[in-house]
Amino acid sequence: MKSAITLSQVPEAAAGPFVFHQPLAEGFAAAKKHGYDSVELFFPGPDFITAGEVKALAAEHDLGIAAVGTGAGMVKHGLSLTDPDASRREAALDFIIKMIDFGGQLGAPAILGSMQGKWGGDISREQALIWLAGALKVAGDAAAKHHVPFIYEPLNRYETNLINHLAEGAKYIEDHNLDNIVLLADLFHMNIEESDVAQAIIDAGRHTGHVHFADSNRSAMGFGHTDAAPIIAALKQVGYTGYLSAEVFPKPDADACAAQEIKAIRAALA
Ligand code: LER
Ligand code: MN
Repeated sequence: MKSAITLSQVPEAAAGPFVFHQPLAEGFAAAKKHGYDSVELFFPGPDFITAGEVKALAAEHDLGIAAVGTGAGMVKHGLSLTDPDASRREAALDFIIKMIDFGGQLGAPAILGSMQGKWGGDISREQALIWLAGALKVAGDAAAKHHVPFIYEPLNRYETNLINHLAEGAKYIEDHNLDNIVLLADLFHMNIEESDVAQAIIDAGRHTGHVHFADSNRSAMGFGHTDAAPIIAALKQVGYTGYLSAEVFPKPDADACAAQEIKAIRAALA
């Protein structure tokens, strides 16, 4: 397993669970200074910066790109894959495909979190899940062209009412033959929803493809009450070799957070 830390360039997400928010070159330098293997990028959109510029920063600091988020499509533009309006669903998928192509040039998968949306009003859960599966199929195929998966993230109940549990996500992937979709195990969401986080990872088996390594309170691991040891054991048991990524609040400040998180990742993997 490898370490990653989040760099955000989205002003609307200034209060979100991202560690470094300063200009990108400084964020890369900070990630390297703290000893991370890679960065996870949260950008306003696919045209924020060229893939070439990001590649140059990654090479300069000897950092990998773990993943790119798509959440700006929701926080900046209010786009979701389960919007009742077909033209808004289309715009959401278009945004996501462009982010997949951007990440793909960096060899990095894109993540679907908040842009999955919610069901309600005139839209049944069944209908929303059909739309979501259709979009995931298209996104998975687009990602496959770059030889990366597309990452789907079950969220806690306060952020979506579609899929809140990892095992539900695994079954959904299998039922819809979503071959190039992997699951994101965000330990903060799982702390809220799962009765046993480690067992949920075991139950989801080979489907976990990315991990947001957050403590129970969404601070750096070690600043809350999650026991990371059985979770790491579960990830090893299912053969997970991907990233443990610091999508956490920069508390008490970004540097102290980054230092605590890398310490926790190293201790967990020792
Ligand atoms: C994104 O990775 C996430 O975990 C969500 O809570 C953002 O809305
Ligand atoms: Mn997350």
